[in-house]
Amino acid sequence: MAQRVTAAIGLGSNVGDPDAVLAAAVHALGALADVRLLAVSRLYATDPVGVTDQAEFRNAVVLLDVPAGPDPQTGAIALLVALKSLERSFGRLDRGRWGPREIDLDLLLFGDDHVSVERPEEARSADPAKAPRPLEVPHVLARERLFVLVPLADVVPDATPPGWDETVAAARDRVAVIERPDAVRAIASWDPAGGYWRPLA
Ligand code: PH2
Ligand code: MG
Ligand code: MG
Repeated sequence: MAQRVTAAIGLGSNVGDPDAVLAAAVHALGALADVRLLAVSRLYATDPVGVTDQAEFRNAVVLLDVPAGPDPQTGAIALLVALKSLERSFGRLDRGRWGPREIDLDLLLFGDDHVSVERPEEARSADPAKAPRPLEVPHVLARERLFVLVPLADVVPDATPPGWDETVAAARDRVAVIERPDAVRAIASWDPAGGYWRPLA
């Protein structure tokens, strides 16, 4: 049997109908070729980070079972290309770093592998003003962002990602003290039968 890896994907949206966009994205990720949906975090309403003068975000994290590829670099790039293609199919426009977005699909973790590799052409921004950055996995900012750590801790609380000296849950608790405690608010959980978010009671 071909080797498999568990990848964690961060989902974000703050344009249009973000709840519906993230639900559609969960379906689209699970429908990728040779990919299986393993887990979906709760859905969070989150204060915008970086550029703060923009609409509230919705964020979530999914775990996917994906092909490992011949090596982690190749496997991670294949997944990244699929994520970028999904972003385009959801009508994402290039609006600059940290600005509003229809959908953002970030590769957070690729198994226990550390990956640092140049992005292929099809996985770069169409905006020539944006310098191409290498793909870094684990995602470099994941450790500092509560809107990533809280949903990630829903699905892999006890994982210690490569290069980290703490678990995901410990990182979440550390950053929660720094950011406003209500900056990330759980509003719904994934209902696999209905294939949509079920508001928390
Ligand atoms: N994404 C960003 C910048 N700021 N803020 C929140 N709350 N959620 C995001 O997904 C987000 C953000 C760039 O990717
Ligand atoms: Mg992002
Ligand atoms: Mg992104």
